[in-house]
Amino acid sequence: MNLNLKKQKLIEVIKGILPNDIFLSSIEDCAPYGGDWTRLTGDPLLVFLPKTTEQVSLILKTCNELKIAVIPSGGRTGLSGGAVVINGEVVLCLSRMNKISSVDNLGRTIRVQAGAITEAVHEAAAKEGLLWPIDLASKGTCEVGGNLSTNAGGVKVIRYGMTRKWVSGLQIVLMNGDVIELNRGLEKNNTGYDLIQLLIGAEGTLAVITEATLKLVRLPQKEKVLFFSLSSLLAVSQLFEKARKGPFEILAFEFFSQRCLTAVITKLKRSSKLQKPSEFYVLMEIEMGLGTEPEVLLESWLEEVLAAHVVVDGLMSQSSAEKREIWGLREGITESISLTNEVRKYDTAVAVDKVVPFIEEAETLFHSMKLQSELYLFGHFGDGSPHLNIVRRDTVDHETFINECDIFEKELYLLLKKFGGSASAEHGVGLLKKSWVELSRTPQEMAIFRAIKTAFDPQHLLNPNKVFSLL
Ligand code: 2HG
Ligand code: ZN
Repeated sequence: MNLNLKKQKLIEVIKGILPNDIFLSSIEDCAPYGGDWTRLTGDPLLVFLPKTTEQVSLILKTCNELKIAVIPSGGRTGLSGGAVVINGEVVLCLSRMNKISSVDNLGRTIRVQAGAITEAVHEAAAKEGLLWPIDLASKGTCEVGGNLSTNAGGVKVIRYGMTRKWVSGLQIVLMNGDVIELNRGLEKNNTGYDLIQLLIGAEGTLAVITEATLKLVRLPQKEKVLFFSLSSLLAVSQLFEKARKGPFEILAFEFFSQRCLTAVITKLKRSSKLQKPSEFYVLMEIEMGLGTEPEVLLESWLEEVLAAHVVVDGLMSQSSAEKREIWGLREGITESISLTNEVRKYDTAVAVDKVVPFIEEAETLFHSMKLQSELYLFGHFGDGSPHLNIVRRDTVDHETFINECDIFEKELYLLLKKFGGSASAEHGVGLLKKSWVELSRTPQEMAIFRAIKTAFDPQHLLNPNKVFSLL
């Protein structure tokens, strides 16, 4: 069946079983749902905006029967193309399913629908002094369903771990329309395979997540944000070593290069209060100890760091406004880079003790290839998760840029393999990193991947051609 016939048939069937206001059919109305933050985009066959799990079930069952492919979607803030339409698929957008139930204080959980905005979940939990600790620059736009599907990381992984640690129940809908409750919020359940963990990070290729029971933790009490300038990556690493032994809990340890800071300052009109700029910057958020005189202990730790000349300059937040200001410099990097020019992103991971040699080799590689583009370095130093962004210069045309990036990418992947690392620390594989999956997994692993996919979705209709290929 060609795409137009498929569309007509689907509309005909759907009109008989679902209200008219849950789908969009014109090309113009559907267009905004075809892409994500990668700027890749395609035209959806149709866009569904269901309000209930029953409607999701009916939509999937119908598409399964008509053999129509479906892409689950949420806030579409993804950076790997996981929610991008590539071949006239239907988009199933969960954004209208955004209910957040009240906090269960005894179980320390909160039940939410997949379309709940991450920041709205934070706000609901904070009313009870609690936190769902998934903290991303896109938290005001991204949705819980997307966080779960990509096993999102963010800026607090060093303290709390990835999304998969903070879930104790999932409601999912299979492609055939079956609705399943997984784990029912149990903290302990050792009866066979852990299907929740299989679904988290599956990028919508196995089933559609409609609801989740999220685990909460108490809100940190006495946080401080420290901001440092440093002359080298080695110094960043030395500071991290000292921080690991500091009289506090590290909540975030983020680094970025001078080039990133300049982009934020110029493109987003922000400013840095550090008197002495340098090559690199570290934003460190800490929770001070609850014992006696934590401030005194922190002061003496800071004095030690300054006396050892590990940092060039440093300051500590004195108010919540100042905390937000410093965080704004880190969280504004992605936006300011995208305002600069075309960009290719690498979301790498290596063991924490390999971050410095890995970045140094990657930089050497980049410069030795005499690429005409610019390299922006930043990310989650404390998690072993640096981001490398390559940005086109105005003097380079689009084709040359793409060619250069493709050549660099092959070498970078080989370097990552040498370091035992990963090409997707936290953004997922989506469309953009499929070749890496084949490079880094054994044939046996790929066979298991394919068998799992087929067990959940025998006709291969759910988010097809994403994460890995079936052949
Ligand atoms: C971040 O750490 C995000 O800010 C985005 O993961 C990274 O833009 C990027 O490459
Ligand atoms: Zn990141």
